[in-house]
Amino acid sequence: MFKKILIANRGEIAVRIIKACQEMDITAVAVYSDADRSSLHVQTADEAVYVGAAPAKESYLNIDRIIQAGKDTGSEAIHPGYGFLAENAEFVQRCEQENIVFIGPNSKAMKLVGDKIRSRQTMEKAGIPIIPGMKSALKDISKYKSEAEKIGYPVMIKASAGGGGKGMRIVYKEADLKPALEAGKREAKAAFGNDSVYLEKYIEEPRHIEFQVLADNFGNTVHIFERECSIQRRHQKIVEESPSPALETELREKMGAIARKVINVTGYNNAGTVEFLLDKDKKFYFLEVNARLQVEHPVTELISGIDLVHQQIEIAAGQKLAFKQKELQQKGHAIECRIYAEDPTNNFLPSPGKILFLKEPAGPGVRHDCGIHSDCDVPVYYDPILAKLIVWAADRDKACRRMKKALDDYVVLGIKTNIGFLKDVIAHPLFKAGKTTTDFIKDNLPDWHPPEKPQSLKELALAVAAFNSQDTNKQRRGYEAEPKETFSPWNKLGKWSIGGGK
Ligand code: MV4
Repeated sequence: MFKKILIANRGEIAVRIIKACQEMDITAVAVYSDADRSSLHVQTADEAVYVGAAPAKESYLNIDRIIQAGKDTGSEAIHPGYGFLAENAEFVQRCEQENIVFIGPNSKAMKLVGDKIRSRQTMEKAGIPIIPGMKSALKDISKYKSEAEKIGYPVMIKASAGGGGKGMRIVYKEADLKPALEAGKREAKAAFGNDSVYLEKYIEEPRHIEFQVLADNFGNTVHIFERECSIQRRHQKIVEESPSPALETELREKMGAIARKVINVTGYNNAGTVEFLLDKDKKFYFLEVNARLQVEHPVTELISGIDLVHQQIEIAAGQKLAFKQKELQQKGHAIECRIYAEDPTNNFLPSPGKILFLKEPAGPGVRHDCGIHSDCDVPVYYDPILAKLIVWAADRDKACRRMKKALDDYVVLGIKTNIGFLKDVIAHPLFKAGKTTTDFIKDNLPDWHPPEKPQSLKELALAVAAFNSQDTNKQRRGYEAEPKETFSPWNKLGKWSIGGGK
């Protein structure tokens, strides 16, 4: 087993991975930029190396600096987390050349799954269901007209190098095809430096269902069931859960078997995710492979009892999978809410700044994967995810109730967050019924605004005074207890917040 691992990331995922290393008696090395000198991941790690200026390109995306930090600290392996260099095949190749183990797939498999057109071809050959459409990109825009006719409208334009919704366009009729292709190509060029696009049949109101897979370096693979990730806005997931309310045992087994096959035919190893779209008739189609540990991995951990980061490290160290598919079981129900520093009153734009106070929810079945602390700064430079709140309970209804309570108990003061929005997603009757599709937010909570006006200072002062005089303990005890400490309203923060909360 490794003695030392460098974690090439920041925020909640770096903290998550550092803790796994420490549990395994592995020294965890953090890296940090100018903006993260006092961040939680740096405080949590055993060692920390400065890697550059605040902009990600100069620090967390700087391959030379990260590799050098690995060498300088004698790290035997690098865990990339998600984002930054996690799916950068060039970085994986550099690690391979420098004899540092990359905790993730080999560079060849990563390249293959990163190319949508090539992976569509690979899947079709292997008999894996793909969305009807083109299997190669064409040079001449005029040739796409007949392709669209063959597929049948509506069609979707996708970037060959794509992912994440960039360059994607829905086209309902022929007259719109050419301008949409031109716009899609421009966007793909800007995002990926490659303007190659292709057409697929547009699947209406699908569910996004993904399967967690593990593959060791000896050809053994398992899937660890699915995650339902349909609740998202502008291609950013917000709420994820496992199991999916849409799958029965038979369909789950079919999709799981296909997910393992996808891993086999791509020569993939370590942890990965196979994404599917599920249409209204419950037909499923392969979408893409995510070659990384995902943000939403905790829901899988809670229903399976498997620590995915431990598994990743063991696989990377050359160990064989210690369990077989038939030994795996789903137990209970898990839901994750992503906590973002964003302003719901301003089009959900990032809302960085200083966190004055944080109260983390806790209790049975409540997990909080967190990258922040009271009095820390949320920099403008990176993804605005602050933390993830994950709950487990015996069934979906109990998990929803547990999530509601945990969100009520969650307090972040100083910056704006999406917590109020999340409460309304969880409380929505269609969510409660498990009727979640990728259009859920757009159709049901399109112009969400905080339900209450921000309170005035006077109202706040009155609220504090009211809390003070209504001390339930005092009432129960029936006498005035001596105050042990100076009164602090923070001790009483429960279902309460400044502005925006309910
Ligand atoms: C689609 C689709 C409908 N039909 N492809 C969005 C991200 C990219 N990885 C694939 N995506 C989609 N591809 C066809 N042929 C709908 C989506 C889609 C989506 C997929 C997963 C999760 C959220 C989504 C939100 C909007 C659209």
